[in-house]
Amino acid sequence: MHQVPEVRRGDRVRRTRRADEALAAMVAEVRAGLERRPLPELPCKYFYDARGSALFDEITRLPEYYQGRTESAILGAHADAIVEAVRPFELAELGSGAGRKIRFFLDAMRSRGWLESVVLLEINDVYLRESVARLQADFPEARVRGIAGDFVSDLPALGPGGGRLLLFLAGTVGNLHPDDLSPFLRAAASALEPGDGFLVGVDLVKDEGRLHAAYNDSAGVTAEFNRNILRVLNDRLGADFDPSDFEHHAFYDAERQWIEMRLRARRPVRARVPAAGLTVTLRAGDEIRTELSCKYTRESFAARLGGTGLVLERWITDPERLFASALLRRP
Ligand code: SAH
Ligand code: AVI
Repeated sequence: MHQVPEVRRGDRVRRTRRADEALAAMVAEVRAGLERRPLPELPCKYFYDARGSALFDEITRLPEYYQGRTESAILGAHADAIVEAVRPFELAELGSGAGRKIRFFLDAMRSRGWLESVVLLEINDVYLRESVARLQADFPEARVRGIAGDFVSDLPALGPGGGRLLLFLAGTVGNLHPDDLSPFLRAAASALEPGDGFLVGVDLVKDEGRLHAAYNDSAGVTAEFNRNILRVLNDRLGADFDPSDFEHHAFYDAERQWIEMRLRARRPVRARVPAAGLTVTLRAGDEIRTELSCKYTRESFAARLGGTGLVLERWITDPERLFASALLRRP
């Protein structure tokens, strides 16, 4: 077991909202999502409590889920060249999770004597605290800090850019609705100064069978990850969903070029969400959308860059063209 150095509360990790404000925001989002018709939905950021993040980690080790290892292979081969191109002294990462891939860049910056500071912005504050502590222990020459927040609304908490390389890995950009991508990129550009870099991991449009398998793994881990969102609602909002009332449903929508994950009621469901003053009633077969995972081509991704203040400088793919690392720059 990796020993996690102790970090005092509030030491290097800052919350963007007080706990009661975060809970009020969650209540409002969950209420709006569950009341949506014809298809109720839940924001996918609520997959990630301790159990959800551990399940995601397990997903990245599944044979069917190619994303994590494909991106790691790209970064292992290209992190040095990316660092040479951007010449950063600060590394920032959105949705940093277990905080492993960032090490390719930390090593590249350290070997050049450029590493001064690291900032992680992550919604799961437990993972964040652990990542900050580990990185601080392994890179004592850098100032490592964490921001517990939402990368959609809390980008200003990164503070002013300048000498910054911002990372957004794993294809998490695909979990934004395509209509939200350009506004998100515009907000990210505001956290950068001219010359700064933004490296975005993009999962690519590909053979439908391969995509279907990646979101319907034979071990059922993705199904557990999907149902975990209901456990999070039970824990945080006092809801009384029985996750076993729902089956995992994930399919590729070829027209929209996205994977959609849903939870389908196996039987009639009546669940209370007391914190939101809601009772959810579903008939057998009714569905709740829990995640979009959009797939892009170089063209469809580049088309979203117009007017954002960012330009596509490099598009690096693996030999099978499963995944791309897009290096965006603020010119
Ligand atoms: N970067 C890691 C983890 C990717 S999984 C990797 O490459 O493996 C996506 C991560 O983003 C999770 O750790 C999740 O907790 C975080 N996340 C999801 N939605 C978020 C949001 N809206 N704001 C901040 N973090 C978010
Ligand atoms: C974090 N994100 C990029 C993952 C994805 O593939 O969209 C989350 C995930 N959903 C199902 N499996 C993994």
